Amino acid sequence: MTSLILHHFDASPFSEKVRLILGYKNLAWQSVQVPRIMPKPDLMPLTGGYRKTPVLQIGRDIYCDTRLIARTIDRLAREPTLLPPGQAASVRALEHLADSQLFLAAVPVLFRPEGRKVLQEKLGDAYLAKFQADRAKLFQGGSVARPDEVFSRANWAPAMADLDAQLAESAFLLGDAPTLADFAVYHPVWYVRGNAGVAPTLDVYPHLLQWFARMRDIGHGRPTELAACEALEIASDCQEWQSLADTFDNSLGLSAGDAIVVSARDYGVDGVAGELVHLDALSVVVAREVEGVGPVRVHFPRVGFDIAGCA
Ligand SMILES: N[C@@H](CCC(=O)N[C@@H](CS)C(=O)NCC(=O)O)C(=O)O
Repeated sequence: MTSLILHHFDASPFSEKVRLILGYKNLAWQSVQVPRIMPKPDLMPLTGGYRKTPVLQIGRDIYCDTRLIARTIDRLAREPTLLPPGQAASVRALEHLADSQLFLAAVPVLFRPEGRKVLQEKLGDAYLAKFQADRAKLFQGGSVARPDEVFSRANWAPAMADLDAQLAESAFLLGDAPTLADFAVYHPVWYVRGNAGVAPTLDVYPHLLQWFARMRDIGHGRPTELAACEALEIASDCQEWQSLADTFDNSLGLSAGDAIVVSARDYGVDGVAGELVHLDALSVVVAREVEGVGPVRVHFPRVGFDIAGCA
């Protein structure tokens, strides 16, 4: 398999979802650290404007959003599966819960006084202020409001209680083995558990914590460090494309070669413009030319993204 390059930063919860999946599949991968806030001068040429973390690179193919990254890794390394037969919709529902509620609810938990104190000690006041200003911009123009403590109060504890109750009945969310649902739900819990100020708030959920330990022990597989400039070189040296699904979705009135702009709907909505290469039920692929690298293909999931240019 062509090498998997993950552009990520250590403290990123969505990156932790992917790192753990790479561990579950026992894969070797290359790790490129990206800045936690804008600008990201070595990554943006590859994505063409998409700024969220993480991004998976395989040669000249760039995969955005963990919903597609997870399914791509699962397609390339089939065992153990993340999507057992008959569970696709349940997995997607739990992944949606993690994306649209748990992650957003976790962020203000970290900014409660005990959590903020730890962040201040780790990052310093000046960087923390920059981080918050960057995240305020991240939420501009999207369909989702920047989460606040009211959102957290309404969503975090009720979800943790339900998860704890469900995990009292089985080792993993949907049975005896982890599925993509576990990796999706894990990362917001990891975010809160990783901050010593607010970590103890989870002590009241024993089953959740036992599951958390089982998930954590999966580890990150076999990463090796790679410099961002080396990742760009790998893209420009690459002679092949990743395979695409055979089916093309004609229902949007779009054809290969059409000029389109793809953007996330929730937050981080900067569009990526290019030529449509492929469209199916799960993904949309855009071709772009990158100075010094040549052509790249940027892949997005259909879920959560808008495709402008639709007839
Ligand atoms: N739906 C996206 C969400 C990714 C996301 O929100 N990641 C956070 C970091 S954990 C982010 O992009 N923050 C802003 C940034 O890194 O620039 C996914 O599944 O990949």
